[in-house]
Amino acid sequence: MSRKAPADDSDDTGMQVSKPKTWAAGVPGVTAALRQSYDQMGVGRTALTLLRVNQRKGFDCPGCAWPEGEHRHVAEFCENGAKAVAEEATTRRVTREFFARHTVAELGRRSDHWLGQQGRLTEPMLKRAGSEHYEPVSWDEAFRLLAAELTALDSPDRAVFYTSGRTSNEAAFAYQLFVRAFGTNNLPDCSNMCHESSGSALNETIGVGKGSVLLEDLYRADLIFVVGQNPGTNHPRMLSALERAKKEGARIVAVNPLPEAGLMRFKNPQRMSGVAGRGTALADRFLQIRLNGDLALFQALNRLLLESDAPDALDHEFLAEHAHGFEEFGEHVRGLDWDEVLEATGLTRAEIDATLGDVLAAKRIVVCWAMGLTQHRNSVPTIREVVNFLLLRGNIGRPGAGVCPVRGHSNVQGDRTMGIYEKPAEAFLDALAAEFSFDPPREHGLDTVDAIRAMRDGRATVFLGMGGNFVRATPDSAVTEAALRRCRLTAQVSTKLNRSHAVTGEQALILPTLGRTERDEGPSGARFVSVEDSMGMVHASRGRLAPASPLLLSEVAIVCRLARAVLPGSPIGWEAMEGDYDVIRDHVARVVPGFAGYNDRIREPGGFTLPHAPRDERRFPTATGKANLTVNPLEVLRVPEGRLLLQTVRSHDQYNTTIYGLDDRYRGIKAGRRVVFVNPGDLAGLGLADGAVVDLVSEWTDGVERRAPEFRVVSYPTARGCAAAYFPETNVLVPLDSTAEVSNTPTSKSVIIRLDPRPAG
Ligand SMILES: Nc1nc2c(c(=O)[nH]1)N[C@H]1C(S)=C(S)[C@@H](COP(=O)(O)OP(=O)(O)OC[C@H]3O[C@@H](n4cnc5c(=O)[nH]c(N)nc54)[C@H](O)[C@@H]3O)O[C@H]1N2
Ligand SMILES: Nc1nc2c(c(=O)[nH]1)N[C@H]1C(S)=C(S)[C@@H](COP(=O)(O)OP(=O)(O)OC[C@H]3O[C@@H](n4cnc5c(=O)[nH]c(N)nc54)[C@H](O)[C@@H]3O)O[C@H]1N2
Ligand SMILES: [Mo]
Repeated sequence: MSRKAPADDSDDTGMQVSKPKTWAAGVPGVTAALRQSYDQMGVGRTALTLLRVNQRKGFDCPGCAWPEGEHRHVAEFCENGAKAVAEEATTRRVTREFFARHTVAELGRRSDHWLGQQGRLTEPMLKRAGSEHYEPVSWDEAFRLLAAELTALDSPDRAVFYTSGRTSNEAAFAYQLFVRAFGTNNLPDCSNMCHESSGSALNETIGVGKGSVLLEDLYRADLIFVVGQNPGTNHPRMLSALERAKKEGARIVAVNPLPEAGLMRFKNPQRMSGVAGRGTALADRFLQIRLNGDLALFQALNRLLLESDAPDALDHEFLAEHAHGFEEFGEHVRGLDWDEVLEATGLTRAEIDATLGDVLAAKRIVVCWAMGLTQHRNSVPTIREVVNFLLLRGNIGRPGAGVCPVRGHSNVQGDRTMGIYEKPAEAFLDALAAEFSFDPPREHGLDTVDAIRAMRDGRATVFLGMGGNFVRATPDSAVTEAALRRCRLTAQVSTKLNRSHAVTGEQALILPTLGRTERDEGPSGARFVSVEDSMGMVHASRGRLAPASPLLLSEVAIVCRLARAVLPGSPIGWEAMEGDYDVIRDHVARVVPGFAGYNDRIREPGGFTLPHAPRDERRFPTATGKANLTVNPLEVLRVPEGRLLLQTVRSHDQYNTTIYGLDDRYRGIKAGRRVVFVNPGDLAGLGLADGAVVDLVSEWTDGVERRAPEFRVVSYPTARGCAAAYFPETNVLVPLDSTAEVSNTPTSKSVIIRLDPRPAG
């Protein structure tokens, strides 16, 4: 039970592969979580910390954005939530001696796992131009340096201000205010790589870029689609909600190229039957779709609905009263080519007809989705088609029905609500201008992909990251690394060491901050922050643990002190905001719709729900004033002979770029990450054996060959023609310019690759 960090393990020499599991969670889930927690925190701290996750007086789980629900068990945490907590509450520390021992270049050669396992950052560090090491620096000096570099720029648009999705509402609001007061909308965020496609499609079609269901809606639904999502690993608490929905009578249709264990069967660790029994079968129907086939699937269902002679196939009343564009939509969908549908989906006509049967039998339908729908070139049209599907039967704005994009990072939705967005709405900027008496910039800023281009081309030279791991989370690793190295200064506000601290500009700063689990001591006692979950519920989060180091500052404090250094004469009350987060919340209450009375309502047990016009009043604040049915041309993604379509996914033992461990239990992988999952039929066609070692080579229209070396082939029951491998190791294969239409999200789930066998030896 050592709490020391392990030795580096970037090579996968002891890897073992066994049969994938057919059920998720249950006892091994909990013991696996506790083992990692003891390793990181010791037994006493584990008990103390895990008992506070998602409790009314505790902190919000830094794992995923799935909502808490009204009945919180004392142990309302899941295996992967526990790992996220352990990762932050670890007792390991990265000290100034550590940085004296390791050069920056050496850190850059370590694995993501090793870097993360070194522990919590403890004091501000600076890498000076020309130096090979980070050295300690005072907070004041760090802010002076950032201010000097920022104010020396010939335009504020030469700076990039990234945000990951763990930042609290209070920090996010202060941060975007600072960035706009400085003079730019260059606020890319992790959402650009995540649910941007959902936001784009939903805004256009229903007028609100967020999901329209609450937990109660799942419990009331007759039919739930879980599309392009692996909740057993990435949203484990969702499994309890699906289990309950089933108990209340819902059917579940899972749409996925992979037979993910969590979609098939669930053993609830919070219940005796989950410990001993067979658990609950989850998916009633599993559609093993080809990657990128979802537009074709939903369009086919829509065509069948239009052609159905069932009397209530369409909700004519709803369509007449609330929908726009029915004629054009209908005309387009009736021309759908069945051969193309079968080719794109890899499904049979019988499977699609049977699914139509599920649909016609259901009065109330919810569609849930995550990255399997959002990270393709045609993601926005695909999600628009999902909306068409729901609108046809009036499944938006009534109980038990709606759209449910399941968000990733625990406050990614709240960060957007607070204005972390490179394309802010005019109304939001007007409200900021009125509240703070300044002229915010109106020109749209850079998103993540455009920010990389700007740094690559020398148009942006200062980078500040509010959390996250920009260099590793982004596509085209070689290009992105070179782009960051061209910067004058890269600065990261972080809890843990990661590769973005090792791939730096000429100068680099590490600004260590408090995590969710830690007490945030202010002038008048402990402060709390707030977050918004995937269903628009806003609630408080209070850390209890002693901070990892006395030198840490809260994110709010870092933003406010930086603002004072950069904007010395600023009339905005930065000091007051830093001293008392209620001051920030009072500003938010006047700027952001839905937050009136923020300070009172956030103190109510459980917090409050933000308004959502389509959900609450069947009002659709779109350009047409109605819910828009859209025309989405189907283009089948054809993969050349001998090539496969690769998706880059998460293992069970990682949180994005944070690698907790080297196992992917449900998929049968132990002690290794460089694996590529391929259908046995495709392996036979390619003349490759299970266990062969190959390079993954991505072929893109720019003619550049992108290569990820030495992956072990794993024969796996994925859909034909498709492959899967873990990110971030495979980000090198995703071309920067290969992005989704409209949302500009990198196409991390459809990369055309070939497998180059390595010479034996
Ligand atoms: N433990 C843990 N929890 C997490 C995270 C983590 O890394 N670890 N990350 C957080 C974040 S930021 C996010 S965004 C979410 C991500 O949550 P997920 O979206 O579940 O994450 P991925 O691993 O990307 O899995 C994508 C799923 O979609 C399927 N898929 C891929 N392409 C297609 C397709 O074309 N069609 C269909 N129908 N399915 C497809 C894949 O087989 C896989 O099951 O999880 C959040 N929660
Ligand atoms: N190929 C491929 N690429 C992808 C994806 C994919 O599926 N495939 N998924 C994309 C998605 S969905 C997302 S959301 C992005 C994720 O992109 P990011 O959000 O940028 O990456 P993370 O790995 O979540 O960031 C982890 C780091 O955040 C810091 N951190 C953790 N907690 C805190 C905190 O409370 N405060 C602060 N300031 N820092 C903290 C730690 O230093 C840690 O190392 O990656 C994207 N990249
Ligand atoms: Mo995400």
